Amino acid sequence: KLQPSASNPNQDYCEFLLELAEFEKNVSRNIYKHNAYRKAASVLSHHPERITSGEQARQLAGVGRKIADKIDEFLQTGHLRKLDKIRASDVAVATAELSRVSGIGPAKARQLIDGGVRTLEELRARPELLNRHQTLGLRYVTEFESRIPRQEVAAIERHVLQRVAELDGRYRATVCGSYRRGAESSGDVDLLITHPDYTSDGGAETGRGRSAAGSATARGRGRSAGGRLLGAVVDHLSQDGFVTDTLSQGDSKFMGVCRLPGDQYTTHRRLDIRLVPHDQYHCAVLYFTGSDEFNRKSRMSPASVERISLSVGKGPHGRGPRTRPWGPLPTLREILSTEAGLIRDFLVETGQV
Ligand code: DCP
Ligand code: MG
Ligand code: MN
Repeated sequence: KLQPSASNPNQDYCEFLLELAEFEKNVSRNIYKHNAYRKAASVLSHHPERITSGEQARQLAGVGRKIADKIDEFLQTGHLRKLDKIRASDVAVATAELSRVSGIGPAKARQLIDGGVRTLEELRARPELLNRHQTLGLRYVTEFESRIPRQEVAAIERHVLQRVAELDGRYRATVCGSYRRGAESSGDVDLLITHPDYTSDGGAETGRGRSAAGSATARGRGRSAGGRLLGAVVDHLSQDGFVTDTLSQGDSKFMGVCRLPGDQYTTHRRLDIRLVPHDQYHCAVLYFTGSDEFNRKSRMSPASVERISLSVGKGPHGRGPRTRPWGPLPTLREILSTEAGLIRDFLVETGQV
């Protein structure tokens, strides 16, 4: 039986051979190599004296040249490059697995792996290791991974715009993100809201003309004017059960979970709500419509108009095409022609010009 113990003078070899054996079985799925490593470990574990070279090990039945070389490498360097690589790729696999959970990034994944947690199943057994956001991320992991069809985002849009209008008709709300770019499906719903009582010059902080929605609410108490305006919307959207959970909430940003009432749409969806100052609303709409890549390129240089048109159909580094459900990047000129009218209407409507 393979039981390297303190009385086994070749225990260190047995340990790395068994680790290699596990890798061959579980990852490479090479049962011959698996058996070869186990056989060698077994033979070494029964050898009563310390083996001090690969050559010496080769004299034993079941130890071939490759394993002998590994014993030499281990004796000379204290570790095995093959095993270092395997361990590193194990960490990469576990990091990718754990990062499926909303709220778990590379640092948290690393911390969990160091604590012996490598799979979502193992994570479910250790709820004390997760904060609120991560706990909900784990609960909804498969639901959040499924794309939201455009038709469902449209239904969410109708629901939210109606609920917000009925709370306070002075709110303005737009669903941005991939949906506003015309994507056939979205990863989440990005709702942008504003209110005339909240402006960038701090007018809201004076409390002048505060709206009904801006008064203290369960979520809004002790918050800034912005926090109260956002809190009132979140409260209202929670009242009918549409907003089911909060991942995080600040004065200007809510990250949470929603599900439309009724039984047509049953999957829990990620919902982001951002409140922006009234006078910055249309710039914010542009920003939150993205894409993130478009935003990066827009900020590059005065020549960005040309660069964006040149890079249409190319990946982020100009290396070959990248699939984009919403088609090629628009040029700044194209963006301007569709946004300018909306911005002008907004300025006129709100008496800013
Ligand atoms: N954004 C950005 N830079 C980032 C992240 C986001 O400029 N690093 C902006 C542009 C995005 C918008 O915010 O379009 C919304 O972010 P999402 O992460 O929700 O991305 P999308 O809505 O574009 O795609 P998805 O369908 O995956 O949600
Ligand atoms: Mg989005
Ligand atoms: Mn988002």
